[in-house]
Amino acid sequence: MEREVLQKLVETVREAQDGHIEIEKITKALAPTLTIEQAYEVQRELVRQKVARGEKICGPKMGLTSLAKLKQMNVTDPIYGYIFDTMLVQDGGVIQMKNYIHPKAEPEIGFVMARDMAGPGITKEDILQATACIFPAIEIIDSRYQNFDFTLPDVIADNTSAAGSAFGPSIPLSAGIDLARIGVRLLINGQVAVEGTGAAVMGHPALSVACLANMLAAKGECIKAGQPILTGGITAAVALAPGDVVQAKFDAPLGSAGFRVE
Ligand code: OOG
Ligand code: MG
Repeated sequence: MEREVLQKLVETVREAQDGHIEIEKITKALAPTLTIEQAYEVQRELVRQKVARGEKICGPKMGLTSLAKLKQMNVTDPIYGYIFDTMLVQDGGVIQMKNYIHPKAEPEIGFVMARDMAGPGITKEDILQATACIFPAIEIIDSRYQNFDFTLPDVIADNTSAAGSAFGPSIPLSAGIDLARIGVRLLINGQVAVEGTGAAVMGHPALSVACLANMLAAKGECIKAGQPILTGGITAAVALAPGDVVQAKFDAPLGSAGFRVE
């Protein structure tokens, strides 16, 4: 991709992200032939610019790892992006609707690795052996595109709609925990909005982490020890409104994470 085109795409997405303004998807008029590979180039430059202005990467995230999400977004493949320190929402804290466009919440299982994981060839077993801890999470996604209407290249360029993350307390991944069987209910104002189990994420969320390590390897990157990693929404995402009290309640011993919308 030409440098000028790349910069124009990055600027378009960055301004929408910074200003919480929705835009037409970039594949509509700006870059109709944008490939997935090129979209990751846009994402990489966007991430570089955010880091250059002082934002810190917390960790990588997977997206579109469950059938519920693939169907809801009408796309076919998992993708990855990055969570920044500026996106963190305190567990039990408050978010302001004005800092988002049309935010949605999705329950996710988080991982922290005890050592760097560099693909290719990383397996689910490699991940399970090297997991330092796991944590309950809610990701707030806020596609910068009108009506959450995008193609895979669009959403990759938009850093996978990442806009907020609330992490609950971490626990060790002890031998007795089967993450495929752990259930979660996303409660909005005490009512179950959506529910699912860990298996919804690629059969087992550890496989999502393995997939991430292998996708990053293709770009010369790896998962770093100690980074929080999100494995992808277990359920479809739920639109938020002011006044909502949002809680993801996982089966024991994973616990819960939540926040309120103002
Ligand atoms: C893309 C982000 C997907 C997930 O967990 O599946 C994602 C979107 O749905 O806007 O973060
Ligand atoms: Mg997500």
